[in-house]
Amino acid sequence: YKKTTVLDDAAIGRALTRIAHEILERNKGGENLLLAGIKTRGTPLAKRLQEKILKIENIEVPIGEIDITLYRDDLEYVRNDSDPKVKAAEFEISLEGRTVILIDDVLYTGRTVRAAMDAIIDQGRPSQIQLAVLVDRGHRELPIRADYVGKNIPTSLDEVVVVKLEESDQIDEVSIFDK
Ligand code: 3GP
Ligand code: 5GP
Ligand code: MG
Repeated sequence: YKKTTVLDDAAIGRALTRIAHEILERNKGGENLLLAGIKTRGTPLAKRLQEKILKIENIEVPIGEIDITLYRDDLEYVRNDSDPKVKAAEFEISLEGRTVILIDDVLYTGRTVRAAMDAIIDQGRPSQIQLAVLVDRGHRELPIRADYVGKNIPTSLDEVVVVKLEESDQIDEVSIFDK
């Protein structure tokens, strides 16, 4: 059952605006970037960051999509022993020498990000890989951290963070549920 809403539409919008500015500041502009969304909800987040960067700097940063097969596509989320696998990674341009910014909705164990980094490195040699997430819920199982975080939400293992986005869920909202 639902416990609390942690981010509403305005808060999500502000967090993404801040992250867009942070990305541009850290990378001294948007010239050499590629925004790589991790499916499914990383994809609309990448698109939104692209739009914000276009507004701020008038640069259209290319976007790509990485499809990682997770365990189960529902909230039950039974842990199993297999690591997430890369299904597809599509980039319209070469990654060679680029700064690739991985974008996901929730960062948890870090295993999805590790798989995504494998997919990227398989396709070329980016000059850097950075990570942006809307929510960091903690409980990392690998030495991975995000460079840009919308909100840190300390969770227990019995909770799930539900991310809803207009593009797929008709509302922008992040909330915490008890499993
Ligand atoms: P998303 O990437 O489109 O948001 O993991 C597959 C989907 O299940 C994800 O879709 C994610 O939102 C949702 N999900 C909700 N809670 C969990 C969870 O605790 N673990 C995982 N792996 N996914 C969860
Ligand atoms: P990780 O591989 O870091 O354990 O999990 C990251 C991926 O699993 C993200 O793509 C994210 O969608 C999903 N995920 C893990 N935990 C949660 C959660 O509590 N809520 C949501 N919405 N997604 C989660
Ligand atoms: Mg995700």
